[in-house]
Amino acid sequence: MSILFYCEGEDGQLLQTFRQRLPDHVIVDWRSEPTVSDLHDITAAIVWKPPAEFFDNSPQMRTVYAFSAGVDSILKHPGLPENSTIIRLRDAGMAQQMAEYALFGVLQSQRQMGTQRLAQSRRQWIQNEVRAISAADTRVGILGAGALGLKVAERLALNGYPVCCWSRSARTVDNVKITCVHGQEALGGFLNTCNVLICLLPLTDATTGILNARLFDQLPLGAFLINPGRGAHLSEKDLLDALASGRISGAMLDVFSTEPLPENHPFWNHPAIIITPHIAAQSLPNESVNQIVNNIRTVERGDVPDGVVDRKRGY
Ligand code: NDP
Ligand code: OXD
Repeated sequence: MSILFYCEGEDGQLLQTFRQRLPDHVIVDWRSEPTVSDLHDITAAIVWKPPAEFFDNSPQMRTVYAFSAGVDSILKHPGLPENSTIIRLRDAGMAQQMAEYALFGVLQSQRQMGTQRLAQSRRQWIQNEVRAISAADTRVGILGAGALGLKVAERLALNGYPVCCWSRSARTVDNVKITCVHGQEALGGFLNTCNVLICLLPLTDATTGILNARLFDQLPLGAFLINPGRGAHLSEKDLLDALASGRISGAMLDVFSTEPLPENHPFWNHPAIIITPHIAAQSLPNESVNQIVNNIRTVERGDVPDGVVDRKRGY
């Protein structure tokens, strides 16, 4: 089988590892400018952010292995073959990192670190203005109860936070400290309880722009927002307005509508926003390669691999 390879930003090491792990396959490096005849027999691809022309001239492409958990950009790729199967990474070392990221954000909010950093920058001693808020009184809501959302929930529950997850379909979790709700009708009641809201949804037609003024208005006054989902989940203007009015007290954002975040963007200097550069959770090379190699072997045996994307649903 011939596999076409392109992962943005990789230095050649990953390609070499795939070639070592799949010696019975021809792995064609897209950057080596393969000819039309090299591309003709390609039946699969391994990709992260492939260029616009990537799928041109590979009429037999059937399976696309995404080197990512989110598949929104690949599903929007103009050249993606219509009937191809997309297989994504599930966890691949990301869930633990995401749990750490979320915990850091929740602590920022609960321990009021934003206020204290601001006071420090003004050389102000604000001991009498910082009030103790217990973990038990810091209710965390997670939009999304998937591979990442559930691991985040477990980590936060271990730290004493009451956690509730919201998903599309019903979920049951074997942990008394985590509750799960689902569906549009449960969203309002869920939001009413969240002192901290974490977005771990995939970006789909149904979730684009979900973090907007209408949603913020349903949160308790002064709630804190953590968005490591996708930039297009968030209405940036609505967040700035909600911060100005105090409806939202602060935000920690890892993903943005435009990445890299433009230099003149108002988020950069906002005192209540913490920015990280899309690093909340990075796929670990060994775990990701193992997962993709196992899935390639599974597909070749004619079995069902892990992480098949439902293209209609969008994740
Ligand atoms: P999963 O597909 O495992 O989980 C997605 C969850 O979202 C599921 O619980 C699903 O519900 C729920 N969901 C989807 N659509 C809706 C909807 N319309 N209404 C309510 N719930 C919905 O994804 P992962 O946990 O692996 O990843 C989540 C996202 O995290 C990725 O898509 C990506 O955008 C982002 N990500 C960000 C990274 C970063 O570094 N910033 C790194 C990795 C991922 P159900 O259970 O019913 O299917
Ligand atoms: C992913 C990501 O989806 O890094 O894997 O955002």
